[in-house]
Amino acid sequence: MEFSKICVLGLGYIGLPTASTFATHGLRVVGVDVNPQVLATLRNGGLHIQEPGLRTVVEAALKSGQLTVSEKPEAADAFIIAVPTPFYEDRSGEHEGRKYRLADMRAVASAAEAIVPVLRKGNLVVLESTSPPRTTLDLVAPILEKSGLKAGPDFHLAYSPERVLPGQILRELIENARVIGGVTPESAQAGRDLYAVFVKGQILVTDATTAEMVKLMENTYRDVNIAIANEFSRLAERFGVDVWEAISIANLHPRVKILNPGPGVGGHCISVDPWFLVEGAPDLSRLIYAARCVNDSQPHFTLDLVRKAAGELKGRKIAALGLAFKENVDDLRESPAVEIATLLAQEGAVVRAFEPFKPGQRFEGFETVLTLDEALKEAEVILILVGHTAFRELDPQKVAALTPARLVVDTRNALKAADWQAAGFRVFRLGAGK
Ligand code: SAJ
Repeated sequence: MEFSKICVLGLGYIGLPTASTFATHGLRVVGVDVNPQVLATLRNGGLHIQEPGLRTVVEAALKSGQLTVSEKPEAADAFIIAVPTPFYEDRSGEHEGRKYRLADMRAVASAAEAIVPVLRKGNLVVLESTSPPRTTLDLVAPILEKSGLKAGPDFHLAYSPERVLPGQILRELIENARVIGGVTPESAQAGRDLYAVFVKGQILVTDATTAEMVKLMENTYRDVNIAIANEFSRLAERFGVDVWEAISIANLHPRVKILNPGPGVGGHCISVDPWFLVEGAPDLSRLIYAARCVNDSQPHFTLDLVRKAAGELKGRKIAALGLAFKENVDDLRESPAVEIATLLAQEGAVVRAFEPFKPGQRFEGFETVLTLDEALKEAEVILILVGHTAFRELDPQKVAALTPARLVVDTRNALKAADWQAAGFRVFRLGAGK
């Protein structure tokens, strides 16, 4: 199938890079978003998200005229749905006393509804949003069929998950292998033709539900593996073992690759997607559920660690370094760092947080400051919550001159403890057992 014009619905972390990359590879792209602020920012040459290299691609796409933005889709050869699939904050499911989260699919449903009036025979529609198994068949197809056209014979419908790593989106978008699952083999083939416009990695075709499951399995696999690392950190604390040393030795085994413990699992993918499997079959997903519970409670374990290191928290001045969900990104969604800063403040600590990738962001309960110096100047405890390169590269001698604090709690094993000790700091690392 040949494509000259496409619509990308949702201009977030995935939709905007995808739309821009198609545009810089010769397609005419209409980027659609329901948020007028996002459209206004893009029209004024701004960007509402930060991602390395994104500005250059978006500017090139807009300048060439190949990318335009709009509040609603228009007739095109293909439509890509890349809208958020969060979970409900106020609703949950329950199975044998285990409460689980429920996916909020309203954005996917309304994106599909928006396509109905402009859908034509022979079009391709691709869902990219991470979704519970069977969403393409059971939710998206029936909505699109309100057009009077049938998925398969009349228009192509496929699911293709995004698997790019925040921080490396633009490179991975092109280089990663990609899976396309069609409601028919012809739909999968049409999807393959579309992504072949820029994807250099392997493109695998399968059916839609397999493609949905692949995405959920990948992120769940990672979540469960981080959970075991986090549980090891708790056991190491109990047994007086340095988990980082133990992991580095265990990982010398050719078939062992333990991930890094940390303050918890955040972001909009790994901490969310396993719930989509639990929701689909709560009776069959006990391990996945247990892993979610370990990772979700890791901020509380971290709070206990800070208490163990610093003693009474009430009134203690804590410089919390980093609020992003992981290193070198500006994304604060589901961030364990934000949760820990909030928990500390609830315990009466005086938290001053500094996030170099989003310095202006405000939170209820704790203060954020615009510079590292401000965070440090009156601190008693320095708490490393994110392993940003800027923090890893801090010179402890220089930090010692900026702050009265002589205690560092490192939840990411980001600092060279010996250098900080040499500069007069007491260093507590998560999972280090001593
Ligand atoms: N984390 C740890 N220890 C680790 C690795 C990560 O505590 O050893 C934490 C991070 O600090 C972060 C969270 O887990 O809070 C998730 O970070 P991540 O780097 O593992 O993953 P994401 O959410 O940035 O991106 C994942 C990726 N999926 C996999 O690696 C299987 C990415 O390829 C997906 O495209 C993305 O989810 C997505 O969009 O689904």
